[in-house]
Amino acid sequence: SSAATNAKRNPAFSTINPDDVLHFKEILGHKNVIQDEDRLLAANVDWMRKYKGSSQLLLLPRNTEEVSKILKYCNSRCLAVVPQGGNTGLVGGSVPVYDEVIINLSTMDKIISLDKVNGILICEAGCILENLNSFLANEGYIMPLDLGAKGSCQIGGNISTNAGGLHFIRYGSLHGNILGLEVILADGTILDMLTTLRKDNTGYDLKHLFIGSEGTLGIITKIVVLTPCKLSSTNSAFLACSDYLSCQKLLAEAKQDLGEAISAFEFMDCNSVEMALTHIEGARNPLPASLYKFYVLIETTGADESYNRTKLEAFLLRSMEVGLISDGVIAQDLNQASSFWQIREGLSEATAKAGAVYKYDLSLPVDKLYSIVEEMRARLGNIAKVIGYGHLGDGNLHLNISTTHYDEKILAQIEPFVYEWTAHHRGSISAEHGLGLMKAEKIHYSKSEEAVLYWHPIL
Ligand code: FAD
Ligand code: 2HG
Ligand code: ZN
Repeated sequence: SSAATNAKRNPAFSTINPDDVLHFKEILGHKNVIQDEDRLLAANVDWMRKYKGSSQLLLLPRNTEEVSKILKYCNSRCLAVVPQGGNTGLVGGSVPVYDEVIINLSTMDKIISLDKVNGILICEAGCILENLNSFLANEGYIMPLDLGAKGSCQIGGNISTNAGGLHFIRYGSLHGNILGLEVILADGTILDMLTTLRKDNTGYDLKHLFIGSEGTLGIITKIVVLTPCKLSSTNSAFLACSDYLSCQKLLAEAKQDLGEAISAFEFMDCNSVEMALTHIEGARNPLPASLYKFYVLIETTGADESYNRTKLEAFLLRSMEVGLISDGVIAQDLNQASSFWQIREGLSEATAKAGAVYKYDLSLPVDKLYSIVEEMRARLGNIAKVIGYGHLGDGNLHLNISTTHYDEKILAQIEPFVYEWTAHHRGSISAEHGLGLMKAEKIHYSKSEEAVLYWHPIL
C-alpha cells in the first residue's frame, strides 16, 4: 500500500485475473497490454518518485473506440483505473494508489487537423505539448500554454490538471482556449463535444467540467484548441529587485508600460536562484555581481521587433532610474534568452536533485504572497531550505521546501499550517497543479462545505 494515504483500498473493486488480461489483449492486441516489470515500475511511480502504486497492468489504447471498450469492460468487472498522460504531475494523481489499471494515452498522439485561417487545432489527447508547438510553429501558430514539462507532458494531462504555466498571463486559462473535447465516461460512453466554434450558447458547456477534473469524470481522448499566432519578436529580460515590494510595483508598472506585449512575468527569490545554480548543469547567474534578494524574468512578445525591443529597453531604463530594479539585462540572442529560462524552468528539477521536497502551489493575493515564504522559513529554521518562486503576474506562488529526506516531523511543522494560512487569506491550496492524492482530502481549505458536497460523491 502507499505511504501517501491513510485510506484503505476499497474492497468493492475487483483484482485483475488472467481472463481480464486475455480480454484486454483481444481489444488492444498483445503489444499494448503491458505486464513487463520494468515498464510497470516506471508507470507506477510519479515524477518526484514520491508516490508509488502497485499496478500489475498498463494499457496503451490506440484510439477512442479502444478506450471506450476498456472502460466499459473495467466498469462491468468493477476494476479501478487511473488515466495517465506524460506522468509529470506534481500531486500524485497520475499513478495508481493501489493496483488500479493504468491507462496511458501516449499511443494516441495524432494531429488530426489545423484550420489555418482561425488557428484551430484538433488532436488526440496523448500528443506531447512540445511536439504540438513544433508542428504549429511551422504553420505560424503556438500553443496557448507553455511549461517546463513540455517535453514530456501531454495535452490531455494539461487539460485534466487545467495547467497554467508560463504564458498564462498572456493567453489565460485553458477554460478559454479549449473549444471542444471528446471524453470517454466510466461506462464507456463516448461523449462528443468536439465543437470548433468560438461561440456556442446552446445550454450547459459540459466540457468545462472535464478541464481540471484530473481524470475523475472520464478520459479525454480528443481536443480542439484555439491557438494564438506565432509573433515574430520575443524578448526576455532578467531583472533584480532588492525587496518584495519592488517586485509588486514592477508588475504594476510592467502592466501599464508594456501592456499587451507581456507574455510572462515570473519571479524567484535568491534562494531559488541559488538552488538552480547549484543543481542545474551549466546554469549561471545572468546578473553575477552579487546575489540580489529577488529576480524577475519578464518576456514580451509582439509583431514588430524594433518597437518591442525599444519598449522593453525603455522600461528597463526607467525602472532602474526610479530604483525599482537594482540591475537588469535583456537577452541579446536566443541562446542568452534560453539561459535565463533554463534557471526558471529548471527549478522543479533542481529541487528534485537536492533531495526530498514538499511542494505547495498556492494562489494568494499578490501583496501577501511572499509572507508565507518568510513565515515558513522562520518556522523551520535550518532544518530545511525554503524557496519561493512562481507566476507573480497570476498571483501564483510555488513554495518549495527542500530537505535531505522525507520526515513526518518536518511535515507536521508545515501542514496544516500552510493550508490554514492560505485559507485565512482566502487563497487556493492548488493554483494550477490539481489536488491529486496529495490534496484530495484538503479541498475544504479552498471550497465551501456546499461546494464540496457536490464534489465529494465522485471521490
Ligand atoms: P499526468 O501527470 O500523466 O496526469 C495528471 C493528471 O491528469 C492525473 O490525475 C491523471 O490521471 C490525469 N490525466 C492525464 N491524462 C488524462 C486524460 N487523457 N484524460 C483524463 N485524465 C487524464 N503545471 C502547471 O500548471 N504549470 C507549470 O508551469 C508546470 N510546470 C511543470 C514543470 C515540471 C518540470 C514538471 C515535472 C511539472 C510541471 N507542472 C506544471 C505540473 C503539471 O501538472 C504537468 O506537467 C502537466 O499538466 C501534466 O500533464 P501530464 O500529461 O504529465 O499528466
Ligand atoms: C513551475 O511553475 C511549475 O515551474 C512547477 O508549476 C512548480 O515544482 C514546482 O513547485
Ligand atoms: Zn507553475
